Amino acid sequence: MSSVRAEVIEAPAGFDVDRIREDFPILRELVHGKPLVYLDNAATTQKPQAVIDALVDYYTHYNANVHRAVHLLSTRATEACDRAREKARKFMHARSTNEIIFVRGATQGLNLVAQSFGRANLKAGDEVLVSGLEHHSNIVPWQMLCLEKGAHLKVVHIDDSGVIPLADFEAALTERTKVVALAHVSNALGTVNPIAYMTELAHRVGAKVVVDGAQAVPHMPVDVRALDVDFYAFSGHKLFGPTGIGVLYGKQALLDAMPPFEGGGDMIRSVTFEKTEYNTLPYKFEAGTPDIAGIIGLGAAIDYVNQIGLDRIAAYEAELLKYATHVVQQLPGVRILGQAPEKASVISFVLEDIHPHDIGTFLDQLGIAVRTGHHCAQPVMDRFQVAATTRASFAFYNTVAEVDALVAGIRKVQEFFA
Ligand code: 7TS
Repeated sequence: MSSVRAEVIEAPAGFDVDRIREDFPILRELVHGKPLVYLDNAATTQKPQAVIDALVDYYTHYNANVHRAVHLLSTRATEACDRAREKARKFMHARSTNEIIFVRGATQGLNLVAQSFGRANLKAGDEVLVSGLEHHSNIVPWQMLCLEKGAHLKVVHIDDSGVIPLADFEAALTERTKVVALAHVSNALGTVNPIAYMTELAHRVGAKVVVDGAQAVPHMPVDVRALDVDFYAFSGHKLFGPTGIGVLYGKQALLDAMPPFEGGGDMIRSVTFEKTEYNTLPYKFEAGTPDIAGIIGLGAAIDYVNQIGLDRIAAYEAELLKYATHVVQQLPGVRILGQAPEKASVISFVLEDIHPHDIGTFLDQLGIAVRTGHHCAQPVMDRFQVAATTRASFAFYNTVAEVDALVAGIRKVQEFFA
């Protein structure tokens, strides 16, 4: 904690949080007559004006369906979607836009891999390895697949600090492991997994690695080629973009060999009652009219984040998290769950004898938005033998003053329930 001064943190050069906050109109809202302190970024992030403008611009000036018409508006909409796909490719450092599938969000991306790759490649006796810190959306699709195939869902559990012990992970891998499904960053604890190393270990036994990147992409640069992962999914709405849109990255050779996920328009080359020929990548996995506005909004969100720079975002948030951990930890009767050495932007805590729901409701009255509950990660709650936690999750627009407001709020909660 030595680099943390009591009141102030050091922002990276060129990072002006007050200036950045001006880009987010919602941050000027009052909640119960108090300035909004938005600390529920792991659930969804707020949208900069640039993203809102991109949506309005599309609906105002060139709303049309894509890939379907020669008219000008359709061409403009199609070109905007193509540009957004290229932005997503670059953002992920993927080789080709063929590897960027637009999906509804992380959940649909993970289900796509389970239902398409999993159904085609798993058989009875095979194993899918997941970790004890997964969000339900990286557990249930694999459980469903294993049930259908007679395969085994194997779990590598986390330790008391919320870390997956690498020796346990390595020991859990066998020649029967066909898929390893891991969060890059835990939504409930903030733990950052060493995905590159874990992928290397998984590849040694021939398993494919599927990464749930929902909580990683808003906080750190992600390079799917450097990580060498086989699949990587994330949600646009957690990356300052709209809801209803996300990205699934997959290695082209794998995607090429996989059967379609859904059938319908756009995913075909030709259809007769006898036989359908499927479209090429990425369209093979994008049946029906896509979320055109969402795609365009996601492109604008990627531009916005790039302009600040994910390295700078990561550096600022690391400082903010260090400060927040320091001050929250000092409160009496507080227990922070998840103390991994590598953490991102989440403080999950419990207060002695006060229910998280009461804490959340009380903080809301102060204008402070946090999430309480199991965070769709019930196995994590079970591991720590709690039913729920209160979770403050940060984004780059959060400030030291907001952390101080949270701490003052927690003190008030404690006084009220004392
Ligand atoms: N994976 C992780 C790690 C997540 O945190 C979430 C959403 C998802 C997958 C699912 O994303 P979706 O956009 O498809 O729903 N997490 C949370 C959360 O922590 N609070 O609300 C949603």
